Amino acid sequence: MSRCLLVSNRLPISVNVTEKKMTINSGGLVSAIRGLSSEKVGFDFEWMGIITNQIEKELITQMSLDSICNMKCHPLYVDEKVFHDYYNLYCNNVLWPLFHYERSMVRHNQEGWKAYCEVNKIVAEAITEEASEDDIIWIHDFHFFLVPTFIKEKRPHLKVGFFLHIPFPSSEIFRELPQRKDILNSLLLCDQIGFHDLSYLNHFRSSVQRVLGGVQPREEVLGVYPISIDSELFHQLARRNETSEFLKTYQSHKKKMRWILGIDRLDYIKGLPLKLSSYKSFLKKFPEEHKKIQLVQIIIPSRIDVPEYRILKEKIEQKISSINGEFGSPDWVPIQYIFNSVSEFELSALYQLSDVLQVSSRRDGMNLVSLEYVISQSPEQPGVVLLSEFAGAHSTLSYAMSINPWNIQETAIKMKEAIHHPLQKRKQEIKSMQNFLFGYNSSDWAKLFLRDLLWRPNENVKKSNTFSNGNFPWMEKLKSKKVLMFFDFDGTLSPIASRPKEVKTEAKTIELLQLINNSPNSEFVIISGRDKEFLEEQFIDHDLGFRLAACHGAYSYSPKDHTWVNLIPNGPLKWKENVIEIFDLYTKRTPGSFIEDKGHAITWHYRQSPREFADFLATKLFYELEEHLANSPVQVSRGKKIIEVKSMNANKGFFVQNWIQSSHNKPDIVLAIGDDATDEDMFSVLQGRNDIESFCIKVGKDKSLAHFHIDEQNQVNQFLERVLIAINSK
Ligand code: GDG
Repeated sequence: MSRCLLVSNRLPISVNVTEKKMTINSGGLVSAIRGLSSEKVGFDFEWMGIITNQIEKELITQMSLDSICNMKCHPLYVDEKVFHDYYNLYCNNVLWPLFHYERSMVRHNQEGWKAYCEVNKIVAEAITEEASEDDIIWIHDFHFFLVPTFIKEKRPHLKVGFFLHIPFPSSEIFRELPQRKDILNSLLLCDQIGFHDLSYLNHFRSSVQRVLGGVQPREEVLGVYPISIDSELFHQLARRNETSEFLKTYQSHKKKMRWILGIDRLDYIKGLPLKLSSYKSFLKKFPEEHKKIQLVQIIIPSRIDVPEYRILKEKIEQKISSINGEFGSPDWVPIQYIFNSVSEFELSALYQLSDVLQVSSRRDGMNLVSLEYVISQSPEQPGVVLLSEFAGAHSTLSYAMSINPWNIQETAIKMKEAIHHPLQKRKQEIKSMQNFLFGYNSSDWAKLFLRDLLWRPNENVKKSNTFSNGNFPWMEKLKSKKVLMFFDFDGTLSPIASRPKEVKTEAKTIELLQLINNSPNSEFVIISGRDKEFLEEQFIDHDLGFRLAACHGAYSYSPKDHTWVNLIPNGPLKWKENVIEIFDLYTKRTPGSFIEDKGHAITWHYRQSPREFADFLATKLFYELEEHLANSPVQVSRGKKIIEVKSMNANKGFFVQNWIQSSHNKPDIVLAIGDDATDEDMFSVLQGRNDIESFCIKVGKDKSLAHFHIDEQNQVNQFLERVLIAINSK
């Protein structure tokens, strides 16, 4: 198994030097990465992080192999003073506030930057010493923006990925940073850069363009990978005996009271004063709710030695006591406040017992607490998530009730709505969000990122495999051979059109196809995802005499017999109802999208919908369908602005396989050409056969199983011309 070196500021474990006891650190990054399993993701993970105590370093090195987090840990020693300047003066006083839009909190300083460079260099050196050629490096978060520079100076070929756990701010904010160029230039050296949200990626791109004077980041290295949680683990946690103990105790205190829960680290980004103001407004507006509701606010101590955080704590505590003083009574405390960490069992019990979770972050990279809350809800009595629209999780949790935490009055009204949200709706909404989280957990997050990091075609090979000079080296071979060809239609023989029904094939293409069709020794089939009626209109009505396959090969047309043959036995398509129900939910939310029923396949089209929003929902829909249909005889695929569910047998791969198998006259060479995900099935079948020489060609620059590329659809006619010449030359 390949090794992936994870690099983050802190290791996931701390050691109590006197007691020699190891504990797992809490926090967003640790929660996500703890859930990764080597088997699920396909890498041997080892973790590198900073330690400022030599004894602790020794202890971790000794204990590391069987550590609680199941990953080997490499502690990197940094002198305490240098660490202090790097962490407090630069990470926490400059980067953290600036990246969270808290400009008034930024304290620019030179010592911090100096230490930041020094620590980044130490970390990079440790990585270059440890890593072998085949290892990949995955750097986490804003603490190590410069590590890519220092690694690539020494080891330019090491694969380096970077994931940012906090927002990337608008270029208007970012460009204020004195060290902006060093940071951007370093990130641009990475082989993959990941963000939680599309808006962060867009901000990064525009910052590069503005700050580095028109430099364009390579699009293929930028990606959006919203982090997730170990959903299964949280689900199980809710059922553990230790959790039940807490549930029992709290239930007896809670009785009929409704709980609004808050779990936030002590930080100004979490918007705690805003949350308290909205709760106060709620209590003022709705006296009928008094004594029926409690805000249970847990604040996890953090950076308490920093004056700004101490001041924040005092402000929060003053607000809490003033609200309790103003509205409370001997038999009711409006806010239950805890300033402490809680165990994971207690956390799970609190999630389960609370009627509403409120997240009021002013800015938050993602916010895992909201995801954990969703997954911990029972299907019978689920709660509601009130979620700040400034948290990255807002794009993931599509059914959360969104709030603008700055709008105190409106948030107060939303709190009332959340408490009384009808049970039926809560059930549907939580179910849909849980399905999403079960289908996309922290291992999937890592897998997607690492797959993109690893999958980078070798540029040199790619060049000789593209049709840029109007030729492929193997085309010579076609002469005097029996050639069988499979041509996809949309995006291959004809350009993608925004209204699928209005597509017309160019006269030149038709002419070339006719000439190929009349050439001896060659045969082709146009194989499309379209239905029979459409292909009839395009080809049969004009009497072109082409062999056709509709609905991804579910139906085949022979010009000799003038008939369509159904290649898939007709059976009840039970899964269709289920799919249409889900598609409907997404169609409702996505203007311009529509559903097309093709018989053996159903397609959701979103070409005319708002681009970013629809792309995002499509990703969720895809995972939701995969989850829902895991046991159905169907295949879910994502094409160009479409999501399609088709009967397992309606598959271009099966069609190609069957065609070759049943042909009396076996071809010497097979060509397959297509532009989208469904064509990958043909490529995969052909490349798996050793008995026939085949050439698979992808139209477009996207990743593909095909070894050859035609970059643009408008080059396909030129390709057909070359094929025509090759098959007719003696
Ligand atoms: C950064 C970004 C992004 C907290 N208190 C306790 C406890 N926790 C666990 C929670 C959750 C995690 O810590 C907090 O995660 P968040 O995502 O809410 O926040 P940050 O620590 O600020 O993380 C953030 C994250 O990175 C990941 O990319 O989402 O936006 O700021 O998992 O459960 N766990 C236990 N007791 C506690 O008292 N057991």
